Amino acid sequence: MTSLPLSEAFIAETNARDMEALEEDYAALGRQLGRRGIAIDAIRDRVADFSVAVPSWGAGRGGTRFAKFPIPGEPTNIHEKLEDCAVVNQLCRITPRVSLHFPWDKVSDYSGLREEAESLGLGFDAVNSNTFQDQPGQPLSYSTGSLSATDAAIRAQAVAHNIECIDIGRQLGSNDLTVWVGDGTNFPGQQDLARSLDRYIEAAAEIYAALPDDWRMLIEHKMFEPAFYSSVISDWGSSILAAQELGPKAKCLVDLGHHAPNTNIEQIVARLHRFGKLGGFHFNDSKYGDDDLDSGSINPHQLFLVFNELVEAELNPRDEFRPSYMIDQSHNVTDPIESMLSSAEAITGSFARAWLVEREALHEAQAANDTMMAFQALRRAYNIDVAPILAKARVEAGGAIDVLAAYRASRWRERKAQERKPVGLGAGIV
Ligand SMILES: [Mn+2]
Repeated sequence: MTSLPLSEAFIAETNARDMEALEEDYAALGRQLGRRGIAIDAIRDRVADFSVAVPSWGAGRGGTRFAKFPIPGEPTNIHEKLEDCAVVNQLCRITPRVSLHFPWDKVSDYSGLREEAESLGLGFDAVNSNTFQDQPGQPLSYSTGSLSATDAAIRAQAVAHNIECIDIGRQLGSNDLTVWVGDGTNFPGQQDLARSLDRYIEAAAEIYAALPDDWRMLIEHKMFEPAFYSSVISDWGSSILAAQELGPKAKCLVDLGHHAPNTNIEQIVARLHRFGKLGGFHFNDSKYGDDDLDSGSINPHQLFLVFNELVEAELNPRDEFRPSYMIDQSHNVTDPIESMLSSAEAITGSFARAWLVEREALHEAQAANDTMMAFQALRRAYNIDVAPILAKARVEAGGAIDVLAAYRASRWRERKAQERKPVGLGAGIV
């Protein structure tokens, strides 16, 4: 039984006025692509098969280190967050899974939560552990580290928490555990740089040993913050070395914001895939650091180039190609639902453009060292407005042509502001 938050009739009604224009635009783009030998319906089908998970925490307003400004009608518990994620998926039809974070999303009945999600048309993606902050009642503090802590009892507590997350994930139907630790230092000399990595790998191996056969452990690296001098898993090098030491079920997860400015992330994608270690992505965008801005809002070209490598990876599989995609943003100044809708569109748009690259022409130009034509093969695809393809795929799946207009017309947030309890003034980032 499903209990979707928006009615199908409402979505169809909002689509009615835009349908004719969409058909015209889709047909015109189809003719344009046809001249290049590209079948628009094949691209639309790929888009229809594409999906990206949304994180439960993304449904609430994010914050910075300085403040958080809640909005009326914001979800305050996992049930309301699922409801908001269901609205996003109903409108855009490419976010059918939610990624939960523990202990933030703890409930007493996980099979009940799974049924609740199913009734909203949702499933669950990777489960995320949290050893970067202390929880009420927690015996030992992570203030000096978790999986890499010098104190064996703290490491054991962090390992036990991750194993508990696997157990919860099994009940939810997940099969990936994402592990990001904030472990690191603020002072030169504070920790031994080699031994702290030894401790991390040893503790991570205990988590790895608890993974079911069909599970993966996704290791997320981050250059800095909360540690500002050194982080234990600071970059893709540390990540892939740890993943290689742990075993085949350990993969690397690339969060676009977790690199130094101007890093060639698309090359990292190609490298990780080459060694069978590309596990997944956290999509966001940044201007200066780990800004967690909306995907494609600052550097849409980078997002396109990343997807171009992902298409190359899919066409040239190594060990496997099964990347897990998730939106990971902090929605500080927008309605989180609107940001997720807009970001899902930006991500899918980059995916579609990457499939519009005339791959044969690109490879021929590369082989002939024809630099300009190789670049133009990418540029031609990047310049195409893929909006009609995305809208067509959405409509055919029951979604909205104009996701933001439909969302606003639904007055969802205004209605929820009447029903939901107000959010307290929060501290900044959590
Ligand atoms: Mn992330």
